[in-house]
Amino acid sequence: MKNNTESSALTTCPYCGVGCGVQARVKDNRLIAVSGDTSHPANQGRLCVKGSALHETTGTQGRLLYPQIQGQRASWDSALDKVAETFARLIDQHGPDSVAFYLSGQILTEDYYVANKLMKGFIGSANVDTNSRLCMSSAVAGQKRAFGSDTVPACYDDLDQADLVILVGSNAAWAHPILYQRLVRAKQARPEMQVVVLDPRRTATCDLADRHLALKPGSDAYLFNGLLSYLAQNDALDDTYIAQHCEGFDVALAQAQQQCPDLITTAAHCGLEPADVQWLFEHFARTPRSLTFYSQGINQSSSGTDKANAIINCHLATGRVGKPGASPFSITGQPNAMGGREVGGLANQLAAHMEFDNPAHLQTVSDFWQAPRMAQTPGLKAVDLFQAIERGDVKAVWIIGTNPAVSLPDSAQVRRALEQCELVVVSDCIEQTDTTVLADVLLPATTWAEKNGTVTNSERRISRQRGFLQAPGEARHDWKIICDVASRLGFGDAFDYQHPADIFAEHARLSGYRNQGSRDFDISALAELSRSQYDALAPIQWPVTDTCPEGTARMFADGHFFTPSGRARLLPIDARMPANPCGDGDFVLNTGRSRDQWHTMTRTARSPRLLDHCDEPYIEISERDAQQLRIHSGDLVSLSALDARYIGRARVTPNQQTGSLFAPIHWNDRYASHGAVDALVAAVTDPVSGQPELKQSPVRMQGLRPRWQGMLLSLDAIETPASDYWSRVTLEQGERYALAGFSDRPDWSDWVQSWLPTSTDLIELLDSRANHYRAAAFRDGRLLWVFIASCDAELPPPAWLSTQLGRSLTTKERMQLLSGRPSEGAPDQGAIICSCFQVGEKRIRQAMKEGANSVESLGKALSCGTNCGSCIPELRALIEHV
Ligand SMILES: Nc1nc2c(c(=O)[nH]1)N[C@H]1C(S)=C(S)[C@@H](COP(=O)(O)OP(=O)(O)OC[C@H]3O[C@@H](n4cnc5c(=O)[nH]c(N)nc54)[C@H](O)[C@@H]3O)O[C@H]1N2
Ligand SMILES: Nc1nc2c(c(=O)[nH]1)N[C@H]1C(S)=C(S)[C@@H](COP(=O)(O)OP(=O)(O)OC[C@H]3O[C@@H](n4cnc5c(=O)[nH]c(N)nc54)[C@H](O)[C@@H]3O)O[C@H]1N2
Ligand code: SF4
Ligand SMILES: [Mo]
Repeated sequence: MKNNTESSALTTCPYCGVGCGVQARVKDNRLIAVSGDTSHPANQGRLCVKGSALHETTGTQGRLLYPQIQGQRASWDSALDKVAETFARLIDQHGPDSVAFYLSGQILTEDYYVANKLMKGFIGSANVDTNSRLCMSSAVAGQKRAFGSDTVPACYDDLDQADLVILVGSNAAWAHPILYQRLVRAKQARPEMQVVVLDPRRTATCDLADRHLALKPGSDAYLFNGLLSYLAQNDALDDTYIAQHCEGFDVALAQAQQQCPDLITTAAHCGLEPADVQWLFEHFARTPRSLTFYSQGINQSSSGTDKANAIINCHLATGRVGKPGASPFSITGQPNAMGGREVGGLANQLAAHMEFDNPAHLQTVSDFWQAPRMAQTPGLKAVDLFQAIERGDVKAVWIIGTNPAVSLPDSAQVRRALEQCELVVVSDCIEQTDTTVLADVLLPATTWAEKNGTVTNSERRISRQRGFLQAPGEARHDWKIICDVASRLGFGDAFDYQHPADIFAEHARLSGYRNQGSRDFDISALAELSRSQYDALAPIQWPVTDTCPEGTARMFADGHFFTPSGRARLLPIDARMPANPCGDGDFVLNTGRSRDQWHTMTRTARSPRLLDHCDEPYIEISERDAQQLRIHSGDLVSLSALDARYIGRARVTPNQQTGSLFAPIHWNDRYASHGAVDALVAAVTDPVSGQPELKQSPVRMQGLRPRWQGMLLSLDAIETPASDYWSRVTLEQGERYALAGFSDRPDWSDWVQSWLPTSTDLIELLDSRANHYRAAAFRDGRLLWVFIASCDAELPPPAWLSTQLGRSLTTKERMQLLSGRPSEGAPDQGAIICSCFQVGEKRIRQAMKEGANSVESLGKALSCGTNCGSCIPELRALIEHV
């Protein structure tokens, strides 16, 4: 049959933990369009800007297509042999703890399950950790301490049903856009619903909020301790619930009262106005349907577990757990952060939510797997693991689906560790990342659109990711690669799966094995799915058992918990500030997400449209700090700490509090000379969870005065420019660099000709004082590259120039090209605000001058904000700040 007919497939978005259903339209083994799956309960047909651009990111360019050993192409057999033989030798000589896996909340449950089974049951070490350590581990530890299990009690419907929603350390408008938009609609329908944002900076999420409390960075636990005291003082506790379903209340309250006896003390700890604190506390006290939605502003802290418990304490003390519209709601970041926890992907967990410190659990897992060498004690957590690698205690590491050279704190240490590790194996779908360049063995993995399996979203909902494109080159599925290595290690029988459905069935059976209601994670009713039932599996929330075959929306409504006593625990919380305090002259560096990029950009930066929103590393700076250091928006600014430097463009903003800075986590050595922000972040961790403090790091800041700045657009991929600063974006055709030099300017003419693709067809313009230089090169009459540099003048906007690459130009057009602007028409749009319709800030401001004064009227005039809606908070901010 000819394969040129169009087909469609239902799958799940590979980005955030909302877990939206996606309908994919496929033709000729190409994804030609995506839309939201109207039948998926997580998104009901909607997609955010990243989801809507999925079809722009699946091309084969840049993909890792075949295995490599020491940078040389190798056969699968030799690469797998090399991995298995080295692992076997090291285990033999130095014991099982000399090897490790480092996994990711972005691989599928089936991939995760086999990796965990191999390491913990067959190799005999628990050295299998994951990037979820950087993301969810404090939330997990907090839930386990309080509920006796890692259970999220709430579901997305609660966003519609709550009367008070407190978003804590969450920029949902950018990080969980479809949930944010659901809240927007809920508030439109019921304007009396109150929304509060607790975040040191003003974010796009505050657009929705009735109040934004810009608390002191890191002070959240004081606020929730203060709330517990207030509830007790104001007769707002649920005494019956506490008496029947809780333990530890008295000690928890005594500790809270000691630290935060009253509103004034609490407000002082948090740097807030007492009236704002009072407003929040009063609302919480009188609103039974209160939902606390928390994310990385809580988890990524040296006291993140305590912060999670400070929040949960207030919900337990008011009996608001697992009831409609009333719960603590920890939001997961990655598409399968929850699934990873289900299979025991963290070094201190066993599969199916079982625990190392429970001998019966160890026995259960060991018996079920018929494990020859069951790990008996927890393994190394991410930060400790990479330190053990540097010390040489761990001698081989296999990294799957994550980019630790960028995303772990103290990234210079991580790179040192990988450089000297005896064997670094990396499975990735992209050839060049900051981690793959440090690998000894590279294994090409299939990725979204090619893989088949399940993921679990923030509301415990298991959904299918379905593959619909053929794998490019020699790429293989992660589960298959792991099973092939297992088989070479002599465990072929236990890893003889033919299809992800077989793995899922085993995982489901284990969840019910010797369970009988003793463990929260139970999907035993899915253990007998046939392959076609697995393929057709509709999204479903665990637990899924014979008694709840349709799944479970909320947990703990009956007040029964998984602790030995069946009661939930309140914990005494000794609130504390960030572990690394700022010295004189330091700023607190906060790090996080930008709207249109995903993590280390390996996929989202392939879409030029997604790069338009924000095309360079940046630093948000308060107006006062900027004034003091004479920094203006658009200046290059350097941050330094741990002997490392980050350079980005200043964004001077009233949204940032004095003394605090914000920088995005996305840039790395592939996209900028000094864009990897984790080089500045010390590896300080939470003592309970091991999660690093990624939100509050002391740094120095300095405005930079480049001697020259430049812009280079090239049709072909080129070598990294030899300039002090550079950053790169992908264009529809070719790439564009921003450049700057801090020492003497080069002889530009020599400089460009020394490293850019040579061309006999070169035009140049050098002004008399030699402060400006412009050049363009042609190949067969078509524009090959254009370079514009200046010591003191502003550079022209890049949008029009990008459209000229690859074109044949007339003499007149060649002259215009060197002016950087068209002679008429094609106005400069400014930064793109609406990625869906490519509407820039300048056009929006123009439409506002012409009378558009609301999001709706801008939408009518320019279409902006009318598709995915991700830009609406920014549109509103422009309207409010005219
Ligand atoms: N666009 C986009 N979306 C994503 C991702 C992405 O890469 N790009 N990644 C996904 C992943 S894996 C994750 S984990 C989630 C993360 O989702 P979020 O946690 O919502 O995102 P972040 O930007 O990391 O941080 C959230 C907020 O915490 C605030 N914060 C910092 N310090 C404090 C503090 O002391 N107290 C409080 N209350 N707040 C503080 C920051 O200012 C920031 O606005 O996003 C997911 N969604
Ligand atoms: N300072 C600071 N640091 C942070 C954070 C922060 O807020 N501040 N956030 C932290 C958090 S919450 C997270 S989740 C991490 C994220 O950080 P990472 O996990 O390091 O980031 P990604 O870019 O998502 O890395 C995923 C890698 O897997 C590859 N990949 C994609 N699909 C597949 C597949 O199917 N199989 C395989 N084998 N590979 C695949 C991608 O190409 C990419 O290289 O960053 C953490 N680091
Ligand atoms: S909200 Fe998250 S899951 Fe949904 S489309 Fe956007 S990135 Fe994908
Ligand atoms: Mo995350």
